[in-house]
Amino acid sequence: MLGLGALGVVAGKGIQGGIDTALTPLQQLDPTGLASLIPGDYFRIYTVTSGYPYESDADYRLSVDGMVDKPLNLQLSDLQAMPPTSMVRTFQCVTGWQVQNVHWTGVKLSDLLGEASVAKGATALRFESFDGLYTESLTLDQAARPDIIVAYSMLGGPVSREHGGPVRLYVAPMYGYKSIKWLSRITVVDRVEPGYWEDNGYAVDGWIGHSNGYGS
Ligand SMILES: Nc1nc2c(c(=O)[nH]1)N[C@H]1C(S)=C(S)[C@@H](COP(=O)(O)O)O[C@H]1N2
Ligand SMILES: [Mo]
Repeated sequence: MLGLGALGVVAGKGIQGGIDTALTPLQQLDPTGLASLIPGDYFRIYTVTSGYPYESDADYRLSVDGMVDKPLNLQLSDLQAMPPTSMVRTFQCVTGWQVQNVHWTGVKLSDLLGEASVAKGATALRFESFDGLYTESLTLDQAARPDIIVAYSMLGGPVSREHGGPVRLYVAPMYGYKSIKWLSRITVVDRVEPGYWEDNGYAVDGWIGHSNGYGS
């Protein structure tokens, strides 16, 4: 992975307009090697493990822990009982593909953090997936935005297993790699810990339209 990371950083130097024609680590996961070069309005399904992990709706749990006064351990039904937020937005992967008019519903991340009551001195969040490998991060300032949700519905139905169900993060203003699938844990921490792809050359602050997605 160290080699791939170096390649990602090198590839990033040549980017213009957010679309890269050099191979990046993410593109190397695409069996055709051409995902970002083919126009098309459909999702590519990504996983960094050998398959798609599974948790039933009944067994699913999301913990919110770390620097909080009131740690949470939530079931899917707990999330669904909270006030919902819905959005229709374009999903944009840093490798160039995008899907327009994607419907999302979930709970505002900021609402969950409010429930947990973030402690003084905390500045960031670490996200974990029940795939056991993928991680992500946000600052608490970013997490206060209303367009970042813990999503249980996507594309007009429950978030499917391939898309990271029962629950994934959806960070609308940032590239797709920030939207961690199979979300299992949110830990409030005192500094940003770069996530899985960020350790491999992608920007920690992956703003669509401001960042080209590469570098930090
Ligand atoms: N756990 C996990 N989350 C992930 C990924 C992954 O490989 N594993 N890939 C990320 C990337 S790079 C993108 S573009 C989106 C893709 O979402 P999709 O697989 O539902 O199309 O998921 C993001 N979240
Ligand atoms: Mo992506």
